Amino acid sequence: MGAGRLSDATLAAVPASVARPRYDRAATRVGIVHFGPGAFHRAHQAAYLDDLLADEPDWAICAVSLHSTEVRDALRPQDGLYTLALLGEATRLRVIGSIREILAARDERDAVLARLADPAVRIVTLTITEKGYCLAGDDLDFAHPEIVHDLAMPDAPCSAIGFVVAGLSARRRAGLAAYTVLSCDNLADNGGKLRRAVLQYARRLDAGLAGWIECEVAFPRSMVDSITPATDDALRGRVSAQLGCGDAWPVQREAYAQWVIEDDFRNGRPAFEKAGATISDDIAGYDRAKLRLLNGPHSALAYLGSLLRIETVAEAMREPRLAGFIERLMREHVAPGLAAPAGFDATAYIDAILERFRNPAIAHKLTQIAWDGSQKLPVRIFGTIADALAAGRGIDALCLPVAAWLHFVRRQANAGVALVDPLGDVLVSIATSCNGNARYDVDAFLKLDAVFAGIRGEARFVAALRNAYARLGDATPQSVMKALAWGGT
Ligand code: CS2
Repeated sequence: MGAGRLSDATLAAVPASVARPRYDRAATRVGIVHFGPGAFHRAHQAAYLDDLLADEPDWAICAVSLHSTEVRDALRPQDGLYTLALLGEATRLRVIGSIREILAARDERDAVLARLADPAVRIVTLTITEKGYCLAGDDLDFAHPEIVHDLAMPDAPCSAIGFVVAGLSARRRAGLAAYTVLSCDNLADNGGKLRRAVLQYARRLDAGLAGWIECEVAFPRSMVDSITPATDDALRGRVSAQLGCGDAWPVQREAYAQWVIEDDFRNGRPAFEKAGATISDDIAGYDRAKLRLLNGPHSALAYLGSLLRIETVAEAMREPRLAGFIERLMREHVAPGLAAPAGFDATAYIDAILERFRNPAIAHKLTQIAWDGSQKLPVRIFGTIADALAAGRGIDALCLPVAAWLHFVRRQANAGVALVDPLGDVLVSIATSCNGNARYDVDAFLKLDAVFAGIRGEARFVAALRNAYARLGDATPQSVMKALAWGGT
């Protein structure tokens, strides 16, 4: 760590070239509890709120990590300050000050519950990734170990759902107004899914509480977007050198960011729109377009690119056959029939995404995007496949990324490389039973209810997936290139 460390005390010494909070941090108050202060939250929502605190000081953030203490241990000595690197032709640094408090639920549960019961807290936001919702399909997974735990010990929760409900229960008992619960995760209808899971959980505890939540609590939907590569030592080194002091956990993202929020807040909200967010009641259109036209192709790049032994998105986009497949996938197989927002220009949106993917300033690792495939693919690609089947359109190209995921899982399992996925163990056990025969292997994976229950009944999907899996052969770069030449067309 350089001379000293970024903190309120050293902020003034940071070079003028580094932007910093334009408000008195000591005059701000925590008004938002955020679950999941990973890189994306700190690069995206926390930056939007940092733009608002000068005019609206009551919306500072208490950031809560649910499972680890690393973010707390890294940022608490920095008074919650950290550096955001905006990547572009010239990287711009800005110190973000909107996180006023950082808690780790694992050993500060009571402090988290106290903050949730604080009347000054009027919004709870979440970036807990798809797996954090503990869903099985669209319903709460009552067999999920964290949900089992929380239903047995509702006053000592460990899941996001458990904390949200415990906080609401305390406010109800104290006669306080509820907070609004805003999901900021890559899920279609994120607010609707979260509301359903919260109510299903609350009904198991107390029908009266569930009824109160149903009437009093808003769960607005939102769509979030900014490509945010994981922090690495290279970034830490660049930031500390430019700051002249240490920053234990800077974050980085592309200059582009979008936040579309449904205006359904029962207990007040900051003027998100003043920081560039879009307030809209057509979140479904925005999140379908983003999940299907950006996240789906991202996952396709992750698995096909990994099988080609490619490291980053930008590098993958320099591989003509893969880049060509991705572009055709977007324009010819995802965009048709996409129910997008009124006035949406799919061509321009796709052009912009391809440009963002090609950004040479962004070293977005395919291995990072490949995480949690069991949670991501149903949200990102299966909906497009289902719509194409219903419309009688071809699905061979759409099934190639899904088949690539199966080969990716099999390759990781056979190489003994850890699979970052909440279903990692069961995926590995399936993969190690595979023998390379398309029908046998695909059918073994299709048995996985949590991933394929909603789509494996479609015979055309099963046939197309088996065919795509066979097209990828032994999943060597040579056979993947051959499959891309076929490309499902
Ligand atoms: C990526 C997303 O890691 C992934 O799965 O597809 O994090 C993507 O970078 C963001 O959704 C972009 O807004």
